[in-house]
Amino acid sequence: MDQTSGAVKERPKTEKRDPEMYQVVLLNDDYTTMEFVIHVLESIFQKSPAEAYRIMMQVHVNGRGVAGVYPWEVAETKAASVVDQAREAGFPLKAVAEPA
Ligand code: TYC
Repeated sequence: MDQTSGAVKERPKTEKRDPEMYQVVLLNDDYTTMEFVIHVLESIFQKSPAEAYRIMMQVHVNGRGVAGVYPWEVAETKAASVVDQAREAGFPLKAVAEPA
């Protein structure tokens, strides 16, 4: 077989690309108050009081929940804001940005 006849498998057509959108996931813990998590969801993620309560309970019951889906830089910034505000208030609340 000559050099160009395809003896080497070509890369599959699907190019590796960075995901377009990232979800900010809140994680449950035993110390952060429900009120504080609701406050964070309203102030950082612009959720209504009802939606903030729903997401907070989802995290409380299931261990994690999606606060919102954004382009990477926005998701990273919001996750960092959650952690900053939580540490300021003395809570261990965690938030991570991950591919949606
Ligand atoms: N589990 C916490 C409590 O019972 C409430 C809580 C909810 C904490 C969501 C973190 O992301 C969280 N006080």
